Amino acid sequence: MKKRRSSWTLSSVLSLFLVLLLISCKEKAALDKPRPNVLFIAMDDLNNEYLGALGADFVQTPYLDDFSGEARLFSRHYIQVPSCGPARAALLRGKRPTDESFLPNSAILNTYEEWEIQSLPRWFKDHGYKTLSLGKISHYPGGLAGEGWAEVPEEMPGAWDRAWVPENAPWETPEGMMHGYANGVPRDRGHSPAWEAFDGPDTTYPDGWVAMEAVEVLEELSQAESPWFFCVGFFKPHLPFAAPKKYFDIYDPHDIPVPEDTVRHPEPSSWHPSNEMMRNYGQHTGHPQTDQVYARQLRLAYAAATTYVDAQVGQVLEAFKKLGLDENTIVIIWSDHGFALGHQGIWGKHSLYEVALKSPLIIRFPGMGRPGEISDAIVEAVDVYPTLTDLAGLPTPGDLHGNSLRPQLENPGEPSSKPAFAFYGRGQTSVRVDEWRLLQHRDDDNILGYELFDFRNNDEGIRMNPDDYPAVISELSEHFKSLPWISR
Ligand SMILES: [Ca+2]
Repeated sequence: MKKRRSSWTLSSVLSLFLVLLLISCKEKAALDKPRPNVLFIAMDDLNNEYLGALGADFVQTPYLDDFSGEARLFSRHYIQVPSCGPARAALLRGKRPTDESFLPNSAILNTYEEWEIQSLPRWFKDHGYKTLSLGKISHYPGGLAGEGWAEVPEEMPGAWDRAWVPENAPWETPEGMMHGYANGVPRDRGHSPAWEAFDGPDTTYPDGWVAMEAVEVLEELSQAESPWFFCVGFFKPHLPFAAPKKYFDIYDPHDIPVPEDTVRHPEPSSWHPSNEMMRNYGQHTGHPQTDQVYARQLRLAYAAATTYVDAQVGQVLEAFKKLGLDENTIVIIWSDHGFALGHQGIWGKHSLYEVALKSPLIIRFPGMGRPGEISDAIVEAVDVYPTLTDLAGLPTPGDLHGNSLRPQLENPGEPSSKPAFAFYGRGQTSVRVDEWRLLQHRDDDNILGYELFDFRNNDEGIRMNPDDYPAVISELSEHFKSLPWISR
């Protein structure tokens, strides 16, 4: 009896030992498995109207289309502020604007101290990632907030292991690169042209340099032992609509459509005076352009700049794949907002209309299901942060405003989890739900008016008279109550 018991005990100890050994091996394997890397590619001012993968038949974006075919493309992704600096601030902070200081281009520079410990790159850095920012990721190229190279403050100190712009490029300042003309020429505000086609290689303009440098960095990162978070920020198709001539040559102006609104509303909207073109570019100074031929040419130049940036993104993605990095890397391709090219009579991005707020968002992660299917869910740029922490297996800060997009990444039919909000200036706010967009205009004390757009039978939205839809206005304006600094 005693012997039997002893033998039973011995075998049970051995079994327990084996089980523990197996668990330990499994845990060790899980620990050894490297966390996924992140490759984040930003484009500047690209609207959805010009993305081939979303049906644009007059624009060529072959690389973005191919990538969309193996990823999840979001057809209704909305940014929070239609301007470079604050749009990027919302994404990097994971929050919609919470007061006026988050609305101007200086948003990051002026508020960063408040949220630095959980900025998106800092969060990844504090969880063991090497963080790199090349080109334009925060508002200023290289994260350097100033006109010159030296002695300028960083926008996000401590967030990046390295933030920079290509050092050998011929533009003398980060600012000069941001609005760069061919071969090192900076913009002369109010005089330079709105578009330029120089006959030269891709490195005639800054994005060619960014792509070249990004490929070199990927080669280094393919040997890295720790996980990395690499952000590559391109400058196009942002004004000036400049690209090597070969990208203009593929287009015929007769194939470029011009919105009806360009003719119907020759003046900028009174609600949203959009002076980006008129203030900065020679052909526009002091007089809104109403010439159809010129409008077509400008839209063609935007197409050329788009195809140019598409080719630069393509170079990065091709190198990335060739290095085998796609096996353990989350890839996000994003534009910071859209851009109106005559829509609503506006040439520029500074409005709360659909074309300025909607922009490309394309995500792929290793092993994702149903690649190539489009999600029509309404999602926001603030969703990117929690999506990345979720996919990378990191904790997520508890007070972010967005939701992880994992449900839509796993099932493209998954509906929206919330409305999308947007802000411009102190008194202009907008909410987008499945079938409607409402704009609210107010001063400190009063609601001045509403604009309402109906998307029930039209993807572009049809302007309706708010007085005819009191129940819709009442229901949608309720959403603004969750934004206390707006509705006070
Ligand atoms: Ca932008």
